[in-house]
Amino acid sequence: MHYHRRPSWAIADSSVTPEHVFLNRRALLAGMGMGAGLLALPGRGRAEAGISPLEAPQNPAFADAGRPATDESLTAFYNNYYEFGSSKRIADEAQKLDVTGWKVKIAGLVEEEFEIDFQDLMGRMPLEDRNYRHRCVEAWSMVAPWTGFPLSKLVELAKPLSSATYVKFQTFLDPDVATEQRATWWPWPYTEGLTIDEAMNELSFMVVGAYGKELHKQFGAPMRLHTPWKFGFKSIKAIDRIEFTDERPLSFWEELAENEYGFWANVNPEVPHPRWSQADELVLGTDERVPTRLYNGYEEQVAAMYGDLPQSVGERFWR
Ligand SMILES: Nc1nc2c(c(=O)[nH]1)N[C@H]1C(S)=C(S)[C@@H](COP(=O)(O)O)O[C@H]1N2
Ligand SMILES: [Mo]
Repeated sequence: MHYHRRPSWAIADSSVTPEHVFLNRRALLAGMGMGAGLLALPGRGRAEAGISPLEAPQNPAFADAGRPATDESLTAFYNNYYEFGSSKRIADEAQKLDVTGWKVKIAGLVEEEFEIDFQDLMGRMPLEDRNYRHRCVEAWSMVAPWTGFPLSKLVELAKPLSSATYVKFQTFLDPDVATEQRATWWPWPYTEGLTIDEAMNELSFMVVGAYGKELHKQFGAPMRLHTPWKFGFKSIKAIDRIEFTDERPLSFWEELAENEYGFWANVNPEVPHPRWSQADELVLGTDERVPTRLYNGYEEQVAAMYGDLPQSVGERFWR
């Protein structure tokens, strides 16, 4: 029997159901024997290395998230980033990703495809701070103090053709660095997608910093998406390719289990996950479960895009 000290905030592995538990026998077999590594908490010093301050004005419209920002000492060590492992404690492992000289490819239905240096892109985008509620499909939540820019600004820079109806995002692919990418049962690279309308919504945010600093590697440095009215898995990390298309992108989790992690993934307390309720959520850093709200409380900004249909996870299979 193993004993280890668990910080008070740590959520017992049994109290949330991980996104990956549907996995088939192949994955379960391969996952055996990795238990010991899960017990060690990451060394904080290493996970902090090379992080510089990043200052931007607060956007007053998103200053108050209704709850205080979740402490960095929690959020920086409780992550989902399957490229670096399927536990929550991947912070150390994620430090292996080298983001110097990072480039982002803009492709597909645009006036002209191009590749842009991340630093160059940052220089062209209007940075601001926003406090966003984040709701994982596993029924835990946090408030993240992000720095970033509206995705709509990047869409404008990309000059999509009028025929583009979706935006497809991809994470880097480098199995030498992200060892979990050697596992062939996952459909790497991690892929996500939005409709153009969703991408142009004021809430869609490209995150390049958190807690007044450059983004931690484990948060998805150098650049990740956050769509706070959708379940957390839509908020793809470490993006290096953005493609405009007229076909609905097949996202990573949808490809794995389309009835559990559908394309729309709008937060909806009334549509349970096939294996657990979505009616409430555990607020990271507290012992409290609070009621989950439609669109994670962002109804005012997004409801008009969906009409009468919130289109939550798996909904198109159950209708
Ligand atoms: N590339 C990539 N992006 C990802 C994930 C992932 O495994 N890989 N996990 C998603 C899930 S399930 C969640 S809840 C959030 C977690 O973000 P955080 O670790 O910054 O809290 O990232 C999302 N983006
Ligand atoms: Mo998640």
